[in-house]
Amino acid sequence: MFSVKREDFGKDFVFGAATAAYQIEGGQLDGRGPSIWDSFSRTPGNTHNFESGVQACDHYNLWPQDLDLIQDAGFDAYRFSLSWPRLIPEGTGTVNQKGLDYYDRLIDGMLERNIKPFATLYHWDLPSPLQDKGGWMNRDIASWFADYAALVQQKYGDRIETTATINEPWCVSFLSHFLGAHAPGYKDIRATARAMHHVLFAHGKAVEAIRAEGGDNLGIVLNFEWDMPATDSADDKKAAHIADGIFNRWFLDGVFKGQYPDDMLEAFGDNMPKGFDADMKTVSTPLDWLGVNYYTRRVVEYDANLPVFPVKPVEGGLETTEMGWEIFPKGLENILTRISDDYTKIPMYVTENGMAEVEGMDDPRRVKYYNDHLQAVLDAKSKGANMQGYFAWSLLDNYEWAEGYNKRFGLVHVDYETQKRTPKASYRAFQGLLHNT
Ligand code: IFM
Repeated sequence: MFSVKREDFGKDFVFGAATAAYQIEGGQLDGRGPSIWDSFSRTPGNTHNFESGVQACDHYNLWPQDLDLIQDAGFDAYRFSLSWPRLIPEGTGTVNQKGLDYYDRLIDGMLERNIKPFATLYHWDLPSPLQDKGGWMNRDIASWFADYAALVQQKYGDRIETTATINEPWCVSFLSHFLGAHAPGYKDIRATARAMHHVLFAHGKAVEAIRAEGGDNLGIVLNFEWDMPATDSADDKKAAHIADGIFNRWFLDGVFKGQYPDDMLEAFGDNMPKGFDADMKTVSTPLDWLGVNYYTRRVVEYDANLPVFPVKPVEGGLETTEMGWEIFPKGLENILTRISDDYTKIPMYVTENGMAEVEGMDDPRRVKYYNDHLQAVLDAKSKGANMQGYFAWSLLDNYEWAEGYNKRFGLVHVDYETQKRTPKASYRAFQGLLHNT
């Protein structure tokens, strides 16, 4: 059970659970087009055991029982993502009616259960035909994405509580175009520089398009890590500053200050798209809220042998999750107060937080992880951060991208053979928190 109490968070504070389309839906039928994760996961060496989201949790068919689980836990909201290739199989142009019908059923199912729909437009399943044209490296993605955003607003805007444009632009750009760990698997600095700008430009264009359709309550979901130097040396502090630049400052400065950090621009040099500065007003279009995803801290040292970004992650010595990520709740408090003090006072939601744990229904470490991070939210709130909600990642064990089904983040266990769902102790802990008001 948790030691934090619901009333500590305030009357209107939203509690929810989060998922993403490719990680749970399966249902690669009924006209859904191919995505970059289909081909990336079908390429040997990219994912654990060559696993893909082809079946995942079959949420496409089993969504009623999953919404029942959300309702029974007492959650106020469900953060889900829409699959662009399910709605527009080619990425642009013809719309797939069966895809539209699916999200109609899902959203109506939430409303029938008194669950607020928190929609995310892009959680990494880019339609493959758009990747064929360069994907996030192509500036035209801003208008492709804005058209898709407008469609979602037209069809569902009357029923959606909030819309987030992009989930974790760092992953869309740096992780997928510099580190090559996620689809489309590039390791190329020019591709990275372009993706890092176009992902935020597309976000801004989508916000403008949704507002033009009368939509409101719009945000973006950024992921943060708390970067710390391994020692007090000037070099290690510099490494932590650079790590912070790639992971945090690029996106915060872009979205809230309308300019990218000078040191990062210097690192990308002439790989940046020409004339990008003219887009910065769109990049920094005012938002209604900010989503903060937080999992861990990173301890780094300076390594002069690493060109461009001389940052080497080292072990920090804290307890780790099954992902090997250090458990550091204070980092969440630090990030929330930093954003509040240095960037913006708009409402903030923790849109993802949680841990991978070994398989099993009894997950006391996860219960403690959630409790300690919820306490960190309260600590940030007491220091002035405008906290409006918290979403656990994730409702279900699911497809953890390059890690396949090997890492389990769920409040609810999924037996992938039978698709049987079984609530874990952490699910019961949320139930205790949310029903005990
Ligand atoms: O599973 C992912 C999710 O898709 C995005 N944020 C981090 C989670 C855990 O790695």
